[in-house]
This record gives sequence, C-alpha cells and structure tokens, in this order.
Amino acid sequence: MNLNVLAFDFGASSGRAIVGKYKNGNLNLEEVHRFDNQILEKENTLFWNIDYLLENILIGIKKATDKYPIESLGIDTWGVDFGLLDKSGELLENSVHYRDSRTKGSLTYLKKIISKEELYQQTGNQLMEINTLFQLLTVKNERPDLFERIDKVLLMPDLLNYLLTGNMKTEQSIASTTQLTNPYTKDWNKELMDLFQLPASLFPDIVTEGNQLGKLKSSFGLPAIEVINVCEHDTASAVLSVPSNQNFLFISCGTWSLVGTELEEPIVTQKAQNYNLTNESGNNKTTRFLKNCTGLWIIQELKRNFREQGMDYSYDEITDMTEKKKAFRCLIDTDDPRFTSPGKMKEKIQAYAKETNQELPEEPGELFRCVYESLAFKYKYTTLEIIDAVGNEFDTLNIVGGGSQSALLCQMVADATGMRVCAGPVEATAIGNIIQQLMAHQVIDSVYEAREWIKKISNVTYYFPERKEAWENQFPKYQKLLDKE
Ligand code: LRH
Repeated sequence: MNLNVLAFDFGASSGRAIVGKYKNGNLNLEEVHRFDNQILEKENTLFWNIDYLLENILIGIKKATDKYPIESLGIDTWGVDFGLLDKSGELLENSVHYRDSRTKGSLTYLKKIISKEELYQQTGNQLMEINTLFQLLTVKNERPDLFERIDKVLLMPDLLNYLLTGNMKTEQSIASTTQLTNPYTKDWNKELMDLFQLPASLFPDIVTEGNQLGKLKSSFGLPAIEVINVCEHDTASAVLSVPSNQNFLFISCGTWSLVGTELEEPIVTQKAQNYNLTNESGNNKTTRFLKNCTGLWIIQELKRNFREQGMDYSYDEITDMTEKKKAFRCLIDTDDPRFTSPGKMKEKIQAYAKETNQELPEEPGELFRCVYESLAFKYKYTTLEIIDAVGNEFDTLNIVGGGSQSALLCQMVADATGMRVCAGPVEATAIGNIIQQLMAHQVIDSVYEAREWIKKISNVTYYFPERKEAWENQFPKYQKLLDKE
C-alpha cells in the first residue's frame, strides 16, 4: 500500500508543510515548505497575518502536488486564537495574537457571573487569560461594535480549513482550548455561553477528528485535495504520536511545554483546580490532563534578542555556552507573567533575579543556563502535581516535539525528575497529523496500533538520571520561588 498525505503544522514561530509518504508499513516525512510565522504589531496590537498564512498553505500544496499525488491534507495549529467572520463569511479583521495585552485583567469579567470553582466544573480548563473565552469577553466588553458584527468565530485551524474549502466546522480538540466546552461531552457548553451572553450561533458545530471536511476550492487552481479534520490542536496531534501504549507522562515541548498525561475521563476535583490543571480533548474522546507551561519561548526570545544585537548563536553554541556555566546560580519561574510578552528577556530575567535576591546572570551562557534549569524544575514541579491529582505513579516521561532534540534539556529533566526520559519523536505533531489522516484512510486501524508502529519507526533516545541528588538538593529553592507568588 502506497499513500501520501500532507500535514500543515503551524507553530508560533514557523509553519511547515510536510508530506507523509506511507509505503508498505514505512513512513517517510518530507518537508516541502517552511516559512516564518512572526508576531506582527500594528497600532499596539499583536496579530497574525491570515492572508500570509493562507498564501503559504497554497504554496505548500503546490510544492507537494507538483511532486506527489496527495490523498488528503490536514492542518494543526496552536490553541485558543480565532478569526471573526461577518455574515458574508469575510474576516472582520486580522486575528489577534494570544500574547496581546488586551486580555490582561480579563479574569475580572468572571465576577458576579460565575465562580472560578463553577467555571472549572463546567469546562475543566486551566484558568488563563489567553483562553478564547476571555479573548471573546474582551471583544464583547471593549469593542461592542465589532462584537455586534460577528457572525461566526472560527478557531485558527478551522479558519484556515474554511478558507480552503468554504466549510465551517470546529474540530473537537481545538474546541477544548476555548474554555467553552463541556469536559465530559466535549461539546459546546451552551449554558455557559448563555451565562456570558455569547450567542451559541457564533460557534460552528463540533466534529471529531477524522471527519472529511470537503475538498479544496476549485478557485485556487490546484488539485481538489480532500481536507480532513485531524486533531487540529497541535498538542493533541503531538500526544497522539507518543510512542507508548502504557500509562505515560508527557511533555510536548516547543514554544509552550504541555506537561501531562492521557486519561479516559476528565478530572475536575478541587485538587486539580488548585493546581490549575486543564482537561483538553484528545483523540478517541480521551482527555489530555495537563498544564500549559511556558516552554522554549524564553530561550527563543533570548536568542532573537541576542541576534538583534548582532550575536546570532546556533543551538549548538547555546548548548556549549550553557554547559560551561556553573549550575543553579539563578532560577526563575518561567511562567511569571513578565515573560509572556516578547522582548527584553535578559532584562526581565535580571529583574526577577534581583527581586528574589539571586545572583544576576550576565553572560549569554548564564542566562540560557538559568532558563534551561528553571524549565527542568518547572517540569518536575508540574509532574508532581499531575501525579498527585491523578493518584498514579509513572516511571517514564516522554518528551516529544522540538525540545526533545536538546540532549542538554532532556538530561536536565531526567536529573530533575529522577525519571527515565524517552525523547522523541521530534516531529510528533506532524506525525500525529499524518497518522490521523492515515486512520481516516483506514491504513491504520487504531491509536493503539499507531503508537506501536511509531515505537518501531521513530528514533527515540533514552536519558537516565545522573545527578539526581544535586537537583533534589536545589528543588526547595525553586519551590520557594513559586510558592511565594
Ligand atoms: C501550544 C499551544 C498550547 C496553548 C498555546 C496557545 O502550541 O497549542 O496548547 O493552547 O499553544
């Protein structure tokens, strides 16, 4: 059996078109197109350029179809962001970036309407101002004229799918990042929409992964490829390709680090809420029980900030500089709100160090070391919360995504958590996207079979704790920083 599918994987910093070539039980990936996906700024608003994203999807399709017969395509992206469409199906404005400051303080919209406890019961979601719910409430309260003109809200991958096919649907996994779905039924939570006076008609029907959405519009002058709703939330696609069928802990490590496990049922206990853990929807109606943590974002921003100053370090150079610096000089809470917005990471880290009476990291290697160690501790801190909330023990931690390429980070995570780390696949999100399409074409029968297959075909690296004691000794210092907040 021979079949090619096309996966579009959009992250916060780049977009890629990858052809998944399936041949007699083997899978080869070929990146046919890659482009930057930058945060744009206009009139003090951070936004995404949807025309540019669409343009690049079409380039990707052209490149792929010029080379191969393509059976279908699927798109996955980051969560929570959306496009607003008017009655004629036109975009009202460019999509605002979740890092825009417009939602700062928007949790106050909850006051008088619903308690945080009740909201957690209703949605199972981690309370974050970036969630679609708070973005929409901000539009409603601060830009009522715009709100009046909205006919449909389409989440990012659904928006791109709509632009390609003309069909409007919302895929279940991406819907679960909105804080507007029910964690059990995984459908829209209409009661909650009523409560916040968000008309349910704004949200297209939810479909599950594998749905055949429609064909590429003929107006593009490209082959009429079938568009499939994959697990459109990048995290859902990444977790689909974790190479394990056992109880596993995972870190899907990219700009964000999603730290969690996969469950049959959501957990919405008081403990889970206190830990601010989220229940998102995964393949096959599973629940991804996790915490959204800042991932490589601060590293990426430091790298960008240094580049702007004429110092363009490669990741190999960064690793080298980091390894040469003294351990545990300064630790930060990588989820401190000051690190959310782009820019000035060195200054922000130093300000944090000063406020917490720590040595100020000055040199690039010291700054990178501070962030990598702090990330490893964050993962330990969070896995302990997950373990406590689930009441299970785990012996392996699967790191998938871009971060799994960093031997430095993976070793630190093994040392910090005291767990065996299984790193890879690096291309987890694209593989998950491709697998979902292969399941839709009945090439693979089940997620179980898919994971067994991924175990066989992907390169994974194991890391074992080597300096467990040293990391354990430092953990209380890190805990103190977080507990203070
Ligand atoms: C990671 C991610 C994460 C959040 C964030 C906005 O890429 O999808 O799960 O939703 O982006």
